[in-house]
Amino acid sequence: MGRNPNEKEEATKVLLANSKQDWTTEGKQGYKNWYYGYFDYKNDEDKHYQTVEFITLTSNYWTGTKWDLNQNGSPFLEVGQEQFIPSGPYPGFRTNEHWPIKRWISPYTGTVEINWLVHKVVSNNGNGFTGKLFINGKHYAQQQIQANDHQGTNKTHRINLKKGDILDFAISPEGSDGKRSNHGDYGHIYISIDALPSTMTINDS
Ligand SMILES: [Ca+2]
Ligand SMILES: [Ca+2]
Repeated sequence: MGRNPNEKEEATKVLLANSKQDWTTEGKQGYKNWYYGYFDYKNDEDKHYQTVEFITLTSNYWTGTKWDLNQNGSPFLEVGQEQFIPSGPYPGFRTNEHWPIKRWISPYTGTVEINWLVHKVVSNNGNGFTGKLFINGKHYAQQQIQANDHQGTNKTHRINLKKGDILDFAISPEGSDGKRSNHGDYGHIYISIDALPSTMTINDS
């Protein structure tokens, strides 16, 4: 068998997490190290997200296929397998602001590669939104999505993690015009996390 001479230059990746594949079909928090919740921005005093301000979505908000904070109207916050809705103010109708969050708690210590992609779906209405990655509550990266961006751009980060580190992928309704409104801003998010072990053990037994 021939070997690709470039093979050993790229670390072998081992999949740790994939937000779509790992999705809970039963609304189970903690399944495959994922938790689903939101941040109540409007009622937050300092307007800075901290890990303790993650509000876990309880089973009464589980519809059978996704979490929905209010099935009859505002707040419009939803967290699903791919889809999400950040709930933002809309003049004359509502003033609330809730950020959907997918939280992953690392079971792994070592170097990882994070790939994540956020984009709009359904309509070109609204002003877009902003995907934010917080690591242990520290703002690490973000991507702002235009109202008509149905593709998005994958972002990649290579970082060292410790077991128990908290990765929060949050969506703020903040759009490309700087306003925090939400009107037709529905999106999809995809997250995958791979371990990059520096050495691979070959089991030859
Ligand atoms: Ca805060
Ligand atoms: Ca928006």
